[in-house]
Amino acid sequence: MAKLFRAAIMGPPGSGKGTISERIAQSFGLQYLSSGHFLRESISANTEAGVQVKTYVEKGMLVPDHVMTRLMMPRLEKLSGQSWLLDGFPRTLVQAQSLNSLYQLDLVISLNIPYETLKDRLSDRWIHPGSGRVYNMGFNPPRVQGKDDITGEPLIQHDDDKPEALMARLRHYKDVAKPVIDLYKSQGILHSFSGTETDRIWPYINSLLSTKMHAQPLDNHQSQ
Ligand code: G5P
Repeated sequence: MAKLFRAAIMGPPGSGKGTISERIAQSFGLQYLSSGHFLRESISANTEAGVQVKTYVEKGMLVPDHVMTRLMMPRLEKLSGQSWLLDGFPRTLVQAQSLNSLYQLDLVISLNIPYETLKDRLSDRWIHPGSGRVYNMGFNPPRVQGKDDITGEPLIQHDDDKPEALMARLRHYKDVAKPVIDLYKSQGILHSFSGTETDRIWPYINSLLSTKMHAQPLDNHQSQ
């Protein structure tokens, strides 16, 4: 039986983590867990965690580490026999250390995208709240303006994509990502990709994943 493969993708808001994660999940059959999606789901469902995190997400501030860890770990536990890809978690050194204490990552992808590109993308981004499907009015517009392709329901813009929240998110990212990036670099599992277009970065990530996943040694006891 093939060894489990565990990966994470990091990058500032709007860097294409979600878009690339979906491509990876589709091409390589990994389970895909997005911290932002779980947070928005909890907020929409008005759960206790949702109420707790709403203000942070709306303001583009990081949710406290203990709340994030409590949100993500049970979901990872449910995937104990499966390969997975994390999008947006870990975001801080404390989160990375909590994850490290339970799981050994095989690969971390870090996206470096220029600020101007990020700003343009996010101000053009629309979401279908029910499914989390993401559209960009230039890059991947919906077939009908303002409507989800599958359900025809209205698209919305996140409060955290509006300019004030966006600036705060970009500033925060830089500060907190550095020690996380340094940690994964020191473990020899960090792979960075730079560019302004996801379609140009994707072939490199695709090729890296093909090599790494096929290079995974065979293992007949699956451990966490
Ligand atoms: P999220 O949901 O993790 P962010 O802020 O990290 O959110 P976001 O905004 O979801 O990241 P992304 O996933 O990196 O962006 O990028 P994306 O959605 O794929 O692409 C962005 C847009 O650009 C889309 O419209 C896409 O279609 C378009 N696009 C992609 N590629 C191209 C291209 O090549 N060209 C063009 N023109 N367009 C393109 O986190 C949300 C909040 O939750 C909290 C925080 O408050 C955070 O702000 N949070 C956490 N807090 C603490 N710890 C954690 N671990 C947390 N995780 C989430």
